[in-house]
Amino acid sequence: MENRSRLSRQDAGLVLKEARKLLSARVEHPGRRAFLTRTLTLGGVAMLSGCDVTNNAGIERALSAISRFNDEVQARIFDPHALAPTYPASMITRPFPFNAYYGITEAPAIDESGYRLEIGGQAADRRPWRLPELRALAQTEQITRHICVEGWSAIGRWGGVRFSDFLARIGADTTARFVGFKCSDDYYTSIDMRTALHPQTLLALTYDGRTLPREYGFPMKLRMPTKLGYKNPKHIRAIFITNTYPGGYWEDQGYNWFGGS
Ligand SMILES: Nc1nc2c(c(=O)[nH]1)N[C@H]1C(S)=C(S)[C@@H](COP(=O)(O)O)O[C@H]1N2
Ligand SMILES: [Mo]
Repeated sequence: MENRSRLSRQDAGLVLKEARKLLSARVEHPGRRAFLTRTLTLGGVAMLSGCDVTNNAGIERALSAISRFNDEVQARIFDPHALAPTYPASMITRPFPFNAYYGITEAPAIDESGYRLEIGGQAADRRPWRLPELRALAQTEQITRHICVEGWSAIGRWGGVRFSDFLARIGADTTARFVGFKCSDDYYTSIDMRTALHPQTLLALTYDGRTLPREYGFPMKLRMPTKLGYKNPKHIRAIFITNTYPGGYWEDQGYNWFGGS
């Protein structure tokens, strides 16, 4: 019996749509946005990935190969010195939207007195941190746009410790490839070291001038205006430096890992 499923017209359309989405990488230029887009045919997808795209498993493999290719493209065009746009306070989105893989009432309530930020992996000083110690470090603030892949964006104001300062403080091995994050819900994600060291990457402790509220990630989130919303972990409980690919909650379900915005 012929068991090999043929690719339906609908599936083919889906592959092409995903491929275009995954292959479109955006770069920020001062004052304007440039879009690097490429169009692929189904044959191109098959060629690029070396995968048999005549069945669902093959399509899955092709899409993840394209996503990995896209990670490389994004890493190559990422400019560690280019700054994401900042905005005046009058443009802050009010109320700022909440998002998580659960509803707002389920956002974890973390007790400040018992809280310790754990440090792991390739760092010289892996002592845990209490919140007052983090607040005692030099603080900075920024008003930037958060872009969610679900189709919304919003401008918000975050304050906290420049992440590159924090990495220096813990003696992180900045030649390592990844920084991983574990959160107090079941969320986790990881970023490339160059984005970790970007001047606008912030270990955010405040939102709009007050302590980071529960729904926006108390006690802290990593705020990166150069990355999409799902790359910005809230309720961080552990940070680790590693050369072993740590993946992420959505990334392990097929979202692109680099996740640049
Ligand atoms: N811990 C944790 N962090 C998370 C998420 C989550 O579900 N849990 N969702 C991500 C997604 S998809 C988005 S868009 C932003 C939403 O952040 P906000 O609630 O501050 O708007 O958080 C990101 N970080
Ligand atoms: Mo998101």
